[in-house]
Amino acid sequence: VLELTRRILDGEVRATARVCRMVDDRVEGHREILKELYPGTGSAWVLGITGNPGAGKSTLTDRLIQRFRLGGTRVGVVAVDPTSPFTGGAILGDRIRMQQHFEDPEVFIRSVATRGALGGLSRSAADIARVLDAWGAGVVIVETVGVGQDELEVTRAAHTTLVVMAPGMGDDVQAIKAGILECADVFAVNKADREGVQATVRDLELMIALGSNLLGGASTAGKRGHSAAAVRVPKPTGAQGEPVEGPWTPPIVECIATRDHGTGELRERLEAHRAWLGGTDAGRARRIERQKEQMVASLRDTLVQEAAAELGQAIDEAARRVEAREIDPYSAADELIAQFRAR
Ligand SMILES: Nc1nc2c(ncn2[C@@H]2O[C@H](COP(=O)(O)OP(=O)(O)OP(=O)(O)O)[C@@H](O)[C@H]2O)c(=O)[nH]1
Ligand SMILES: [Mg+2]
Repeated sequence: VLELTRRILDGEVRATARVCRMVDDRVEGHREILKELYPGTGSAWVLGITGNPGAGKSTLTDRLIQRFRLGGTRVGVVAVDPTSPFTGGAILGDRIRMQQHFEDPEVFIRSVATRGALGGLSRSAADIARVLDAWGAGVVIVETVGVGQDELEVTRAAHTTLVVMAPGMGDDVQAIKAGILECADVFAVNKADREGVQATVRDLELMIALGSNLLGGASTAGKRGHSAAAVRVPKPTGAQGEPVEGPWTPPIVECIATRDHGTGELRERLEAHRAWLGGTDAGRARRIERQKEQMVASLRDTLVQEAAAELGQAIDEAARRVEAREIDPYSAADELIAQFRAR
């Protein structure tokens, strides 16, 4: 194990690929490796990219990789595809529009498929991001498909989350779950060469304004007036300068990924969020909050798995009894928990 760890920390691609596979397959002993690698992690910026299928996430990812590479940054990419649990990377490789980077030894692209287990996807993605961090990536981009619960979980492992939208794809604001606002740090409205961009931007602005009122997260919420429709989200400032204290308001960047338009500004906004995370009290509090969420999620997965393994048949039996109305579901759950605790 030590040998593999050393090779990854030395930046060896083959060892990194092997450990990524071990982590994704959850093979015996992978946690030991992760523990060993951990001290060598912490320098990568983990950038989550999510949004509806076809919005342009991969094209944008490709553009961002290009910009990071121009700056000499080593880049890791974790492509998460919950929709194809059986194909693994095969089909995915086709779908990722990053072919030009496959030849670059400073870019490591790895796909993750669901392994069925509850929370397995987000855990694997987070762990693989750590491996790539240890390998020496300055940025790890985690791209997910869709905006469902799984994807939101995945973004919790990211420092900065980019939500990609495109006009006229039915992913207008009404269709977006409330959860997205909680996880979005920057919005990209891609395909700005298409009809309806302004409408999508306006909808988003409204949602952000309403959301900061509803969530009560932004201390400035009260100052924004009563009529949400009249509220304009201020154009973000400080992209180059010092991070501004106080809550973060997600900026909206219009872009055309295929023509590389707006992607420079997009990168600046993302970097501004990174600066906010590291340079403000609110940002640091946010990081701790994220750590806690991950901790709770991991605890929940472990407990559920252990309980299911331990109780096994007892769960089936309880379900049968509840269905036959021999016992109420609350008492049945109490009994199961008592049995688990007593083991
Ligand atoms: N017109 C236009 N088309 C774009 C733009 N960006 C991406 N596309 C096209 O939209 C299609 C989907 O782009 P992808 O980058 O694969 O989108 P994705 O969000 O990664 O898709 P999934 O991974 O399948 O969820 C491709 O045919 C792109 O060429 C854009 O700015 N304008
Ligand atoms: Mg894609």
